[in-house]
Amino acid sequence: MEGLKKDVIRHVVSSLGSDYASKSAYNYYNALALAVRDRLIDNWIKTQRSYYDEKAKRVYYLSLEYLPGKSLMNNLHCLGIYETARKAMSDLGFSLEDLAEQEWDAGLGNGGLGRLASCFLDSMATLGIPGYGYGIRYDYGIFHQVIEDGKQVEQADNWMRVGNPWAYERGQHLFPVRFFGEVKNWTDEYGRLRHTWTAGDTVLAMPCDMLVPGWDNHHVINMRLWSARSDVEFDLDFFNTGNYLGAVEEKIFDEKISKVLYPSDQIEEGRELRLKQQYFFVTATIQDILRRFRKKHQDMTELPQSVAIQLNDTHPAIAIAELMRILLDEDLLDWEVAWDICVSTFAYTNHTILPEALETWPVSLLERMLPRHMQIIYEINARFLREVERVARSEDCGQLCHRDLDHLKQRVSLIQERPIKSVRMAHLAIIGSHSVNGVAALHTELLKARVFDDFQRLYPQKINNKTNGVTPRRWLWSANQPLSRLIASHIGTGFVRNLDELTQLEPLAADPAFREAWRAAKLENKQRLQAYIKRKLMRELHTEHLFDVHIKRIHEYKRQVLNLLHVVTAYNRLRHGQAADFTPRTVFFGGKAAPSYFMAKRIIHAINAVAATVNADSRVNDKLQVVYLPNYCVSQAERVIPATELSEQISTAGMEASGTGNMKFALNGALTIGTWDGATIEMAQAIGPELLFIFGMREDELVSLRQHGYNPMLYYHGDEELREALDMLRSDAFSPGQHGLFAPLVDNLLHGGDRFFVLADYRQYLGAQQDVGRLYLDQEEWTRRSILNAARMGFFSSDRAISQYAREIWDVAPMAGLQNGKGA
Ligand code: GPK
Repeated sequence: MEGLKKDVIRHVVSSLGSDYASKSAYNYYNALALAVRDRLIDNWIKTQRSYYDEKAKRVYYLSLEYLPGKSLMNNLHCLGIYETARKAMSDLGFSLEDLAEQEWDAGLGNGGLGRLASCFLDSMATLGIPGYGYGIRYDYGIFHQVIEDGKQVEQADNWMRVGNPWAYERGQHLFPVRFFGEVKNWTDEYGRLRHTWTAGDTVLAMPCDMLVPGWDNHHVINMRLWSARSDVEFDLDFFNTGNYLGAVEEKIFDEKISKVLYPSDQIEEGRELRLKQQYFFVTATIQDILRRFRKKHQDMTELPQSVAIQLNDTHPAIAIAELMRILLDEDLLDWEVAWDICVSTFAYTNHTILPEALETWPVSLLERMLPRHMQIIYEINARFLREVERVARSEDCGQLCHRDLDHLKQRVSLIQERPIKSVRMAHLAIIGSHSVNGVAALHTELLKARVFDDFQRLYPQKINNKTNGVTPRRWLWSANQPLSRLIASHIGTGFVRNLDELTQLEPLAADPAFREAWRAAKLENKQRLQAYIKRKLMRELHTEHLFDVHIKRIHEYKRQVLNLLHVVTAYNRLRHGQAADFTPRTVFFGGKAAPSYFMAKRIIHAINAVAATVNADSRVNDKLQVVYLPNYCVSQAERVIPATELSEQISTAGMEASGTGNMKFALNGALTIGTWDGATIEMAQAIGPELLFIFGMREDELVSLRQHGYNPMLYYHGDEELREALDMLRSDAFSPGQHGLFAPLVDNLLHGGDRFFVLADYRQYLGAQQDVGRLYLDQEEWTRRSILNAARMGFFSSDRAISQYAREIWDVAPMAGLQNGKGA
């Protein structure tokens, strides 16, 4: 402890240039972070060196998004110095919790997809897998959300304004990134046609490394984030021609590439700068991968034995064309050889079946920005379509009937002609990869049967499932110390590394004393949340209420509106005195809406309007409260999830690819009210469906309802309570003076076809909520179920997910000496 204290003081003085006697929490947080980083860097160097020495096969995880959140607490826990740090900082006059609050969340992602990437890096580090995360170091991460007059207002997230003590910026290792220009054709000495791309613009990519430690194993992996730097400073021409200010403007223009994260989630924006971001990130990453590979290898055909590249959705899919370009134009390999290398190296993860999320890029834009890549994509497509034709005409063409060949070719082509001629990035990712995976069992089945059915017939081995998982380090141990300590006192700490060990809790569910202790941990977390809400929102929570929580991005398919209709109905029953047996509850909502997503923003407004009305109504507000948590983010999730008793996972069946919040809640002892969707299905199977509150129509039922003609008006007319709730929303009951404010929301349900079947599931949802309320009155039974939920969540560790990727897709093994945890 004395060592750490000394280091902290030294950093306050010599790294931060401050007086250690002036007790600034900001300085002491930064100094502590630097002292922790010092303890990581030696192991990072040793880890990286061991990969070279052992010629280990490396895994590269390519993702445009990461959501690490805050690093301090997690890193202290991984290093096993949390208690030491707590005492050291308390000696210096600080509470560790307060210091941790000084850190800004690294919010370099939108939601589940980015958080999954961060959980995966944590698991690779813990399992000892030679992994690297690659991404973009956005100057501005996901916007900061404030709620003003009930509406979302976006503010810039200037997360690095005060620097980032965790990152190493490596300004001396710059990689060139080229755009635009033209392609020249030439003939090589064997008479083969060759291509050289001479680019118009050049930008530089600077690596920033964030260290990702494993749990108690001395293994530290790297997350390398690229930041755009102009090369103008090196362009003497500008100065010679006297155009100094022009040079500066160009510099600013170049550095715009990594300026901001696009804040839309599962909605395609199709902006030119976004494509620039993708290629900028991809080319720098591929150059870095090949630089490392070439240190030990000359023969490019050995690449797939040494390198696995995982594409996190299609955002980095242009990597396939980029690797082809390098192999063809720089290494001068033949097409077939280059293509085999690519397919064997790449694998692709799909995260959604929503059609509006599937990426396409206009051919005209690609031709201009990346002319050589567009040529390569055309060639990939031509060869692929010939192959399709061959398979279709062959005897074992199965269901491929060659009468339909033209249609089949149109459907699978990399190029779509309408509405504008564009490249389908998912098709590029599928045919350029040896593995295509979905993120939960149902999702993968839907990929095979619906979205990519043609590809499933063409390549029956390619599509596979890897159900998502979450890291128990952050989402149980670090976020929920009261519960973790209780668990550890009964079964030891092995569960943090091997989450299956939680099954040892099962017999304890029958032990009244253990149940009481379990409830005490929950209450402690509820009180902690209460204090936080008081500080931030100046509101008093009732900790004896059932805490009912719906936090995730705002999206119509996630059906925050269904939850809201339940709240309005409960409000009406209480007002009308029809709810004598109502179980008091506080309903929490939280989540960001894409700034361009009109309906999602209106939903936020409606939730806040209903909240204001309900909370102000003294007839009901001792029994029902609604809280909107502004700026939902990773660190807020860490506070809210441990305090939650009811987890809302109520997406339209078939639409939530997996969900990962669902896992975090159950792991922390919340019971789930949910639809038969995503990974909630597998959770119900692992836990026992009777221990969750499952309701609503299933995916196949919705398909047939749709086919037979779904008429939301029938539900409206047939259900008095539903009608009352919708009529109130449409009138100005919650928006006095702003008549019609929420009409778009209601019209969407009644006259817009209710694409997400809110009305079809309303009555069943109410029934399930009634069951929840009733069960909550029986605290012993509720607690028993809560314990069993957590005890059966072992499968949903990201360690299990990553082990499956490693074995079944990447063909990599953990580093020797790390298999059993402790490393050298
Ligand atoms: C899926 F397609 C996308 C996307 O653009 N962003 C995103 O967060 C989510 N996702 C899914 O919606 C979740 O169901 C899933 O658990 C998560 O990705 C991780 O796979």
